[in-house]
Formats: sequence, C-alpha cells, structure tokens
Amino acid sequence: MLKSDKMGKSKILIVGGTGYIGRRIVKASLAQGHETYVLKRQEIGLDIEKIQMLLSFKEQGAHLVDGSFSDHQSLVNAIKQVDVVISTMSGVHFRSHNLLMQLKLIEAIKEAGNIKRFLPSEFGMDPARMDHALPPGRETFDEKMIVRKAIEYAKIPYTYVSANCFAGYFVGNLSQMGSLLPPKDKVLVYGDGNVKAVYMDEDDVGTYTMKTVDDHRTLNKTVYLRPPNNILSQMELIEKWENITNTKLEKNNISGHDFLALMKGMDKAGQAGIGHFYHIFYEGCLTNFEIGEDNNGVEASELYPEVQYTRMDTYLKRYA
Ligand code: GNU
Repeated sequence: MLKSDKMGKSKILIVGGTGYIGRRIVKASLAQGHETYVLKRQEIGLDIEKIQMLLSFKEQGAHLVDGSFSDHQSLVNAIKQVDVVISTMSGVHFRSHNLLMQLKLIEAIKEAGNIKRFLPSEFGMDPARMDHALPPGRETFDEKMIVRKAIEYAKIPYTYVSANCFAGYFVGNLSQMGSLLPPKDKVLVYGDGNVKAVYMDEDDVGTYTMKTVDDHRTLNKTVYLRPPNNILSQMELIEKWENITNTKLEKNNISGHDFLALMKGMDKAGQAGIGHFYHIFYEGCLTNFEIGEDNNGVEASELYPEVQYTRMDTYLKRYA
C-alpha cells in the first residue's frame, strides 16, 4: 500500500511529540490530514503528563509507536512506517543528551532508507548565522550545526525551520528574562528597545512546519517564519501591552555592555539565556539579514499566504 495514502499526504513520525513545540506539530499534522505517528519512548516511565498527552493524541487519531533510543532497531522499525520524520527534541533542557539522540535518529533514518524529508530539532534562531555566538549559549547552535552536517553528509532530504521567538517565552513577559508573565509597573528595555525581533504563536509554528513537509519549494531549504506583522521591536510590544491594558510602564533602559555584565552572577543556563537575548535584542540577529539565495532561505508567510497567523496584540490579550 502507498505510504502516503491520505490524498498523497506523507505519513509523519514526530519524535518529541509531547514537548512544548512537538505537541503543536502533532496537532497540526492531524489537522492537515496526515497519518500521524508519535514515538512513545520506553524511557517515559512515570511521566504521567506525557503518558496522558500521548493517550489524547491516540484518541485524536494518531498512532503511538514504541521505540527506544537504546534500541536502534526499534527506531528503524518506527521510521519504516512513515515518509517524513520531525524531531522536536528540545536542546534547552537536556542539551548534550539531545545531540546524541538526534545523531542516533539520523543513523536509523539512514538505515531505514525510505524517508522523503527529515526536519531536525531547530525552531529558533538560524544556527548557521550564529558562528559568532557568545559562550555558553553558543552550544545550542554548535550542536544544531553538528546535526545539520550529519544530515547533509548522509544525503537525507531535509527542511530546517527557523521559528524565531516563541511567544510563550518572549511576548507574555514583554521579553523580560526570568518570568513568563507581564511586569506590573516597570520593564527592562534592551538598549533603546528599537531592535526588531520576530515573535511567533506556537500553534502557527506547528501549522507552518506541517505545510513544508510535502512542498518541493522547501526541499533542502531553511524556512524562516517571519510574517510581516510579527516583526516587532521590544518597544512596539510594550506599546501594544500598554494600549491593551491602558497602563504605562516605567521603562528602565539597559546598555548591551551592562546587560552582558549580568552574566557574572549567573549559572550556566542563565548565562546562555543572557547570550541568546543579547543576540536577539541588541544584535537583531533574527532580522538583520535578507532571506533568499545566499542562505538557501524561503519565508513561510510568503509560501503560505492562506495561513491567518496570530498577531501579537491578539496573543497578549490572554494575559490582560
Ligand atoms: C531562548 C529563556 C527565557 C531563557 C532561540 C531564560 C535558542 C534559540 C529565538 O535560552 O527556549 O525568560 O531563538 O529567563 O534559537 C531560552 C531560549 C529562553 C534562552 C528559548 C532561545 C531562543 C534559545 C527566559 C529566561 C523568559
């Protein structure tokens, strides 16, 4: 039987389906009519949240596939059931473990030999543009580049999705670090607050990601999610919040130099975060380049104009 039997739609395996972005990709895969498979890792143990999420995916029509990263053959068997593999294993949490798991997944994809498209766990800044990144946060990008090299060396067809700033981490908190909720009276402004970033609703990341899997225009390309209305500076975000809540926040500006100096008192994860924020809000690394030939890039909202992506004033309303 043809693998992609649903109106020529590829069969999808999501690895990391219970994670923060993975769950959105499972949802979008089902919504867009793909036979959807979700890896159920042996190691899941007593993580009741993940177990119950997997069972809800099954109720929604997904197939749960047993597999373990300590059992290569189980991965090969899972991969042989589908056409497309999407990895959303997060690096922010178990960093180096994540790298090894992705390399094992690539080995299994190579051996299975049937995969038409592999989407590795990207979904942030474009790591190919972060060669200058500050330590220790640079590890995030170095690892993603190791994964990319392995994919390209193995000649596995790929799509890299650069999803920019997840709204849950950067919008509700007006891009403040150490919090996920809006500040009450004062807000730290990075520099003059006029550097442009790109903010994405996580469900839209899922929708756009799934649109790319069967599209020849995204084969061996980097797909940047940069919808025009979501290209915003921190000050524009703050102003949206002030308009919604009819309040005024006290703004405290911090120079790039002083912001980087905050690293001194922090642990490694905190220092990585400072570095990531610095690149985004002082260097403008998400918007300081054209998307096109030289970065093998395509832009999602241009490819898929039918997607009504969530604007950030709408996203902010839930916090008011
Ligand atoms: C930022 C964070 C938020 C950290 C990327 C500390 C890699 C990327 C936009 O590591 O998970 O407060 O692209 O106190 O490619 C962390 C990640 C966010 C920073 C997001 C990141 C963005 C990493 C914090 C905090 C909200």
